[in-house]
Amino acid sequence: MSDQQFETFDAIIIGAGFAGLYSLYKLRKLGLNVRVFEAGDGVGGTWYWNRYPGARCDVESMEYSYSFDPELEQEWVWPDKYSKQSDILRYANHVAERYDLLKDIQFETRIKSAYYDRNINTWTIETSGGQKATAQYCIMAVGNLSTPRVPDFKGVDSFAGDWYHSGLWPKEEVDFSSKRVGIIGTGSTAIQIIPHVAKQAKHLTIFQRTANYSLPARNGPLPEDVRAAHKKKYRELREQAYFTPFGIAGYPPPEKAATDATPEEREAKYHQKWAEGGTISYLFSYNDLLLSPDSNKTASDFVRDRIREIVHDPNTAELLCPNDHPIGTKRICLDSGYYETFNRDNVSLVNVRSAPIEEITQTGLRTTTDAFELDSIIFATGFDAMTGAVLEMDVRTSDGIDMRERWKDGPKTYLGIMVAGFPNMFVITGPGSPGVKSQMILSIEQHTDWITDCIKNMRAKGINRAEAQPESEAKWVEHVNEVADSTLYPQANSWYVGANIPGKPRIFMPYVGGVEAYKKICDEVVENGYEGISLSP
Ligand code: NA7
Repeated sequence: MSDQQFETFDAIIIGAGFAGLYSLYKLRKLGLNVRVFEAGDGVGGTWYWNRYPGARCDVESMEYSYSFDPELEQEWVWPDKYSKQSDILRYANHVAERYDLLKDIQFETRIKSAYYDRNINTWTIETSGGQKATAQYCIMAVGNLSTPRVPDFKGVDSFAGDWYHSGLWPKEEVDFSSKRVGIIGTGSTAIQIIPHVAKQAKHLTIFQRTANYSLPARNGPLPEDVRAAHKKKYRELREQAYFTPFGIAGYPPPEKAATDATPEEREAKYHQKWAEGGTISYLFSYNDLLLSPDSNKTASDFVRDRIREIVHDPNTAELLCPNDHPIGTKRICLDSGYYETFNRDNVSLVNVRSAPIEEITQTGLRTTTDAFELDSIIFATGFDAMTGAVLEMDVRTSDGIDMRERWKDGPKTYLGIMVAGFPNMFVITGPGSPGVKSQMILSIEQHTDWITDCIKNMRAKGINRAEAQPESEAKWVEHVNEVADSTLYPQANSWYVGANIPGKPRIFMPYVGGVEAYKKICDEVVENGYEGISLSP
């Protein structure tokens, strides 16, 4: 191997999404020589890959952005209340250019393996093209929803039409006009795609296994006065966001329980929230919606009633009513005209819970009871969430520790950031972190600041190795589970528990104790001299 193929850095970052970009920015500020490796040919991560029609963020634009540079947040103009994918990608590109990040990112490079050698305290990564690079620190900025998954349907390769996975959408616009389109899945992604494709396609058939709750986004252009008012208080709001459960300012946590309200009061409140739009607003109707089954039922029933009101055909409406999980225990979807779409003549809903898909055929697909002729199929079937991207790589150490083996019964981390046995490796918003249950960019910044402070501290004190202690990791995993078990979250078969991947261990992965509690714990770990982490020269 030539020297040119074997470059040496202080830190290697895997992924150039929002986490990778900010990590590069921060580590470079520490004076580290950093290289980012990214599989795509551009920055943006999730927002690079998920270009499907209708792709939008379900967190408001003024919140869903970096906070590290007040000038950036003042100058950038978000056109809509909830940003569309192309605007978020434009923002990611702007950030990459503005802070001169591109020169340290190697695109179109997928990492195949990462190997830590304890004797030389070095990580070596190998790309799928056989290129190797080494560094003392390895930052996994690989994303939580970055391993798209097409179920193991028989016959996918035999399909004569075009098929797409929502998370690997082509850059060119796809024209579905005059096509008979089938979409598999009714998660957040499908719920965004369906109204758009229905307007184009000759016919759209939606294959639904599980109905989901969706709330109206009430999206629209962001009025200038709203934008200006937010910008005026931006610093204060960013600070406030850290003292909230989801890392989003402007929604004071409710004080009242649903069971303490009269039915009339509840009905009025839910109507007001429905009219307002947004998921946090709705979940914050009462303080016990994710804790008490009875309270939750009042909020779930209200949405089911709205579905029955919107959808004209009673059988379709009933099929669209979620009945297997309490509202909020799976990610609530946010839509613009989803339920209304089922009133169109060119749209039909098929229950693939009662009659599952058996195979993809040359001309469409076949369930256990019917055959469907299709020109295009969209797989909106989700991701191997939270662990998929890490486990896709062969991550191991000279001590013989293998990540796939360590996580075979479910992921184990300390704070969602470090993994015992893997020194100097940091995961951004990994399992055990509140990441996916928060305003993601806020969590990314909080994790990255914590990681860079840790590295800064190490360098100042001549410490070369930081390693999570197995006991502290075990305690953190226990805590994550305890917190989840005190809520209704584990009741749903969601990607939070890996339920969408056959054979994946059923473990509740995100930390649902809230951003405020989590940040406090992270800060205390630092105050106590990086408690739970072995630091060695
Ligand atoms: P999700 O939320 O995991 O949804 C995937 C959908 O695909 C869901 O409706 C699944 O039904 C369905 N699915 C998966 N496998 C099958 C098979 N074999 N047959 C029929 N239907 C199937 O992914 P999304 O991309 O929508 O959203 C992911 C996150 O991105 C979202 O939470 C936001 O945070 C952004 P199931 O529910 O498993 O019965």
